[in-house]
Amino acid sequence: MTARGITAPVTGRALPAEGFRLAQTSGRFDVATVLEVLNGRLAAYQVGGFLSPETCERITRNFWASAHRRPRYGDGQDGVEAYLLGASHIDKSTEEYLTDVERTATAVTALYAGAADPIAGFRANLAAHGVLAGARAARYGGRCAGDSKAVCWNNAGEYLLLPHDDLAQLSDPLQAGFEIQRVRRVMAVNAYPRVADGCGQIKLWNVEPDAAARDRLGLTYSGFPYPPQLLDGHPSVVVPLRTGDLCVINGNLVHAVLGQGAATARDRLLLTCFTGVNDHGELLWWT
Ligand SMILES: O=C(O)CCC(=O)C(=O)O
Repeated sequence: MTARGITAPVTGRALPAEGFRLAQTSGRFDVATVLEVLNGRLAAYQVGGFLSPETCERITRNFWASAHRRPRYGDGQDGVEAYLLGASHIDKSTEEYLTDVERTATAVTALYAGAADPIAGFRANLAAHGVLAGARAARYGGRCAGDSKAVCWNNAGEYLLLPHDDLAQLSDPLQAGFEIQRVRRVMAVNAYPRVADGCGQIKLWNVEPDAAARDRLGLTYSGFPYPPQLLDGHPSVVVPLRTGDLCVINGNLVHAVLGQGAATARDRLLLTCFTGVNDHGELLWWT
């Protein structure tokens, strides 16, 4: 029995076995492989050494030196689930989110002072290949979504971030009319200026939860958290992340960030944005 008394496994669509895998290259990214993830045909793609050691060092230093880094309170060490720089749309009205984006924009720019912005660089490079109808921040009422955010998870235990999907949260009624609600697939664009050895790997399960599973678990508008024991029957894959990696992941699949046991992973830093394609073939991004 789970805390909610639900024992039924998480149900949903699975990728064919040949698609449920991790592709890996190093240096520059392969556009065709990114598109496989974006279109939901591949689970994840890891690019080693995407960030230079200097970029990693500089962004990590900027993050910890920033006066704009904020705790996000929750089930973490000392009641802090994560330290964040930048805006997150989760659990907010669109107006509140966009106000946060505007409030944090200067701090996000400063995060990349003296270094290249790997998330913006990735998007620009992808768009330059002409395979999409364009690429831009998602909009609402003439205002733009955030470019990226930086996150350091602060949970101890088996998971730094419990199993979840990135799609359900787009349907939050608080965000009615925000154009991210028309996106059907999410690709998370993640870059890692710092990953402590053996900590903070991403685990993906081969299931894109259906509405019934979310409904049973009361996760219709959040997709978070799926009880790990209800995922046991699904194949899984772990991404062996290292400092300097880029990793794009199929965010419709359930995924989690693994912890190391007792210690928290303050020695891990994520730069991220969500992306998806709209009805006009444009790549939208948000945070
Ligand atoms: O920290 C990570 O590597 C991924 C985080 C994630 O899955 C999320 O923020 O939705």
